[in-house]
Amino acid sequence: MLRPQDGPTRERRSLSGLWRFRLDAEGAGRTDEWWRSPLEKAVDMPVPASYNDIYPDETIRDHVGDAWYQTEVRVPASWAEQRVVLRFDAATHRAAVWVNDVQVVEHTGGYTPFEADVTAQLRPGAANRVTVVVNNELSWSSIPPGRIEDQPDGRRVQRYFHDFFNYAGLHRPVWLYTTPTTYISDISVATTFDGTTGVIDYRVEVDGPLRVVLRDASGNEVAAAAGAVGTLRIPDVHPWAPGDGYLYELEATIPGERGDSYRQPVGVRTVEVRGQQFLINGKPFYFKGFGKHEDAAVRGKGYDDALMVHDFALLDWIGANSFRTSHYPYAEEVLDYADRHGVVVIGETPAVGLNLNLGGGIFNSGKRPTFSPDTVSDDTQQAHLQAIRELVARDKNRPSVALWCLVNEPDNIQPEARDYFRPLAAEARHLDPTRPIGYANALMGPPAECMITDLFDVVLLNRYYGWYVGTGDLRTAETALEDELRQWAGLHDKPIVITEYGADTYPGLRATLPSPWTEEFQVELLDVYHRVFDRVDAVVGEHVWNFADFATSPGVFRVDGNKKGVFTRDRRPKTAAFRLRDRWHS
Ligand code: BDP
Repeated sequence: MLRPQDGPTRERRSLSGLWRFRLDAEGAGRTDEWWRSPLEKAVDMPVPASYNDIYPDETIRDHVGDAWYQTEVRVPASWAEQRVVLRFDAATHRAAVWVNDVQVVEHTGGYTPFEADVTAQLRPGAANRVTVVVNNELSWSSIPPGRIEDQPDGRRVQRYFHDFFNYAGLHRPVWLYTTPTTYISDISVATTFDGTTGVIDYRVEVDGPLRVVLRDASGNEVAAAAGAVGTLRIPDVHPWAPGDGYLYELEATIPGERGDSYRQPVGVRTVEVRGQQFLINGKPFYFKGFGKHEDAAVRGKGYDDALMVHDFALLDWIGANSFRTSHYPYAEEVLDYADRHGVVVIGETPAVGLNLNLGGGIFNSGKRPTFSPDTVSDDTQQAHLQAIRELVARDKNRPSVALWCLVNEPDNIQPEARDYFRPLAAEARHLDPTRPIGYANALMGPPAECMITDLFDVVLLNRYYGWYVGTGDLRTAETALEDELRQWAGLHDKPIVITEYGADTYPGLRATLPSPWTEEFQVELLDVYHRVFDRVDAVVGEHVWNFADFATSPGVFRVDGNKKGVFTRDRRPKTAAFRLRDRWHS
């Protein structure tokens, strides 16, 4: 799906700002047709933002069910000549949308965009009501899964099997944009090298004639072609590479007065797994960085330019070259930045919590099998497939994305796991033959018992020796970790990336003798892991959990959230940040 853009044939209008907002725990709005008139009893709500933490009100923070947003828009009368599209970059976890009195779209999946052609509904030159109902319920058939518990006092409480807070709302920008009536609906590119020549295979979704021009970063034309499908060759190409986010621009044009044009950034690079190496442009790449979250005070998961640039500045300061979009696709602005700055991304789906063995019961999952008709089922699998399709469709052209992570910490031991994951891995490969795939494996799924690792290209491991296992005992952690990594390396001729390791750390809690929760312990634990990584050749990357402290579900035992951040939630460094900085810059 193409992003909205301004250009000679297109115009966009951001609907970010204050919308009217009203909770609807009883679901009355759908029967009473709240979209037909101005929303009553409404409060102001910023878009983009999660709604949960804006007001000091637990009915909003802990709300389960529908919540309504409404705004009024006016666009110039000249838009009447154009096709008009309403696009939501995300609505968590599902939404239905009305323009004036007509429903225009419904969408499920909280972290991928959706849009509707609203040419027939929107009245250019007049006032228009845009009404959205978002719903945050997680069930066994949603990705991520969850379940709702009815309390004796009448409250409905949302349970889920991941620790981060279930923020909801319109987390990302909303757009109205125009295209001509004959328009470019999608572009796909795949890149390789032929010696020092860059080769771009492109495909543009369009009916009729098309011209394609490729320009370098200085705006010079370097290649051109005609037709919706073709190949562009760039002599002496400037590759996209880690730390060098060089982008070309492919401009596709439908010629003529009523034609269309669209500019697509292209980074020319290859990604490949060869034996136990991960290669970018044929050179071994070592991942240094973090699992992150979209998470901040007040705005929750709401996208924010200032925070985004600041986070990238801190990644640069600390010497990171990559991160994982744990545990869902991040805002497209984040991926744009990574593309432009040469930051490598592991793109993850929102599939997290597909494991009822985890958490020692803290997630209240009960003693049930993960995969069964009453838990993670065929319906969940369909939602998961859809999440993979939408992620690949959104980010397929991004040079920064080097690897797809299809799920975080699933149950990989129950024999049914294989039937569940085989079609998902096959679908990801079919949709995108150019990128390797992986899944983040949990400590409870050791190599000898794993049913699914052979379906993937890279071994991604989340490990908590010395924290959740043998808490505080770093000597045992060191031998256990090394032992396990050598088992993986012996069983699979695949590279290993440690996608999580870390320890909760209370900032300011210091000790001469490191003990859990102190800043010294976090430093020591990282040192231990790094010694092991440096001894095991198959390890090609280290992503500390987590970049920053983040908000968690009230249902898990945490001290004001997850404190495994190397930075605090307001982005102050803990002592470990300086240790990582030394290691990653050296
Ligand atoms: C891992 C999960 C991650 C958690 C982390 C933790 O992948 O989402 O936040 O543990 O407990 O199991 O800190």
